[in-house]
Amino acid sequence: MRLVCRLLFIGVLGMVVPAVAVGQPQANYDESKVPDYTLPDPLVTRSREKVTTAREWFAKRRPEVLGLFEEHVYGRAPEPLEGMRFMRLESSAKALDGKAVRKQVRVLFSAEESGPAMDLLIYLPKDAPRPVPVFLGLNFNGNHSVHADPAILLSTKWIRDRAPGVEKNRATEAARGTASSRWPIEAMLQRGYGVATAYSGDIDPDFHDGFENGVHPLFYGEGQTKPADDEWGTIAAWAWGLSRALDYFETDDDIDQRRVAVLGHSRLGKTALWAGARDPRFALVISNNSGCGGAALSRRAFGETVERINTSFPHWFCGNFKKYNGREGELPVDQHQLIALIAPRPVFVSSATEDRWADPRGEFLAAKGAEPVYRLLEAGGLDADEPPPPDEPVLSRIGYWIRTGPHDITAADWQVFADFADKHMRAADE
Ligand code: GTR
Repeated sequence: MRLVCRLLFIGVLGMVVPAVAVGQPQANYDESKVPDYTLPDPLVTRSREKVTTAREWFAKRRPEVLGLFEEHVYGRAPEPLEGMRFMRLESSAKALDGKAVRKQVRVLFSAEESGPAMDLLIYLPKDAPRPVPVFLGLNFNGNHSVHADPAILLSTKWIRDRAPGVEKNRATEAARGTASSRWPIEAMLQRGYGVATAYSGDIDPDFHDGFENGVHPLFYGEGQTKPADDEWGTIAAWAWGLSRALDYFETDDDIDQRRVAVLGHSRLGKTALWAGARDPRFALVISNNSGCGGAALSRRAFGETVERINTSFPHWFCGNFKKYNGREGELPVDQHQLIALIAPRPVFVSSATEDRWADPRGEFLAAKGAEPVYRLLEAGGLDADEPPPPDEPVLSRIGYWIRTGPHDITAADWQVFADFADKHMRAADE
């Protein structure tokens, strides 16, 4: 009996079934109850002009859509400060049993050495020709969690308590390598890619403190105490941090800054999409199980809704996004347009069969909905009209797959991402 209880308990903890918040309607998982909706046409401007050339897309519609996402969804982010600089913390040419070069670099967001700052952890395949293409993504619980390599600097920052090996919001030695199943670094090195990561909490800790910690205050104007309603929330800050990593790559001859794939899982998948949409220096973009506010269409209100996400995570999006709680149909954009902002660059949307909270069908439909922009730019499209069967990746320029299994990022996902990158990022240059 006790065992049964325990198993039930673990079973419940192991699933991503968010507790029902008081006053929140039950999430809809019934396809027949998805509301009727009309998506904004990605090629028609707010003044109802249809753009018909690549030039018009880049001159008119793309800046308009980007501006709408800034104003209504993620918030505007500032330019980096002049005083930003990079500090080499550690490096080794004999990391991971001699298979890798490891570098740890601090990105100081201002001239102040006391912070805020983000530590980059970079592994490059030892013998691959330079410069190497790299996968870049933020992590949830500190760089030390991605691999058991004892040389990784143990984060001293705030980390959520329920993360393994974390006590009183600080990492202990037991936290090393606890997220390694999500970071198959050796396998990627073997495929000729570098892997770079930073702790999202270095940029902004993932809890709502009214934007006192993290990078936001560095940019407050006179008398300002929090971002304005159209200024950056936490996801926009994380995405901004990814661009600062790219700023560093531009100074490192070992890294091919023209072949950087940005990726992320879940909230960090939303972040990767927004980073890739804003910053055209990212050559390829991967969203893993990003769901609401990521790859999933908001208007379907399937699984997690705009109201639900704004209530559970009031700090993720900009203040204006809350106006759309329960009113998704009034949003001037939907998430297919976020993917369209990445065009003509390759983008891959990865779902999971058990991840209904993230609305896999809505993720597929958003990827498909970006297609008119890719076609206009003669960049191909998504070679599927309906979601493919589980575990059958579609590797067209807009790529998609749905992995069998739960909300997670796995070694199998990474292998598919490497296949996609081989096709769209490697082959072109070699
Ligand atoms: C959930 C959240 C999702 C997703 C996920 C995650 O609680 O509702 O939007 O981002 O967290 O990041 O793991």
